[in-house]
Amino acid sequence: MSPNYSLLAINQENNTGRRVSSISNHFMEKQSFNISTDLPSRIQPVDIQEKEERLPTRYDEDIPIKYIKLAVLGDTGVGKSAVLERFVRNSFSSHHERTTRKQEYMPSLILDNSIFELKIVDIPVINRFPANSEEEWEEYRFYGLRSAHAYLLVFDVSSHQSFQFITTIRDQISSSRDISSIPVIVIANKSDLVPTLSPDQNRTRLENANIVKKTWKLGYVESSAKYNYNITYIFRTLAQELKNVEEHKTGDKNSRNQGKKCFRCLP
Ligand SMILES: Nc1nc2c(ncn2[C@@H]2O[C@H](COP(=O)(O)OP(=O)(O)OP(=O)(O)O)[C@@H](O)[C@H]2O)c(=O)[nH]1
Ligand SMILES: [Mg+2]
Repeated sequence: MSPNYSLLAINQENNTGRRVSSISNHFMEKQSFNISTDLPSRIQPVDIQEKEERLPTRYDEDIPIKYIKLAVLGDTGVGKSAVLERFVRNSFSSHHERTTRKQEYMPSLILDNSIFELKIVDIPVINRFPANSEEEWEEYRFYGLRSAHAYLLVFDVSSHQSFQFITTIRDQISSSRDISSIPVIVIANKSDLVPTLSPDQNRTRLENANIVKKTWKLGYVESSAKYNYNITYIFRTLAQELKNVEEHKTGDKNSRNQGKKCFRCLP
């Protein structure tokens, strides 16, 4: 049986939580995911009980940590906060409480021999992606929208209107930033509602998926925060895209992606 490697460390709740900076802390988290089974040999699974009694030590100093700012965008009620809560805390609430101020999550991702420390911002709905820094300063100060290294665009699989919302946001991002070099993943959330869709709605769902994959050439994941379906897959896809961009930038000759056509990599 493959070992369970914890992929995330939760660390912030209204600035009162602890900030985890060591990889060994990842293994202290009770919640584990089977995402990467081929971690470098230096990273060994640690017995959780044993680890909790000792001070954490960092024995992976030579693995560089990349700090990534991730913005989560989408219409109200599509499940942005639910996806993050499910990923970070493995919890779900059926109550819709609108996000009215910026909330930050700081999980970490490990994929192969890469470590990404994420700072995820969950913010109140934005009506328009700021076209320049003046606009950002005036309307969305401190959200870090234009400086984000990656984006998750979330829509509700049962609402075409919410897909149109992210269509507009994607257009706005791509007209003011070089979207081809930024990982952007589209999340069709509430996939547990698919069986309740009418044939017309289902056709629209498949058409939307095709637009994302073939026209926009972006990652597309159907997920359910409610049933924890594909939630970790979203972040695995993100980590892979971040790695692709990184490897392309540094021209890593040993990369598994070397020689492969990568539509999301830097030119
Ligand atoms: N059926 C189902 N409901 C979901 C799912 N994810 C979220 N919800 C529900 O959708 C509602 C809105 O979820 P939120 O996570 O608050 O949505 P949000 O996008 O953060 O909304 P705002 O903060 O207003 O922008 C809540 O009632 C959730 O319980 C899902 O995967 N399936
Ligand atoms: Mg929210």
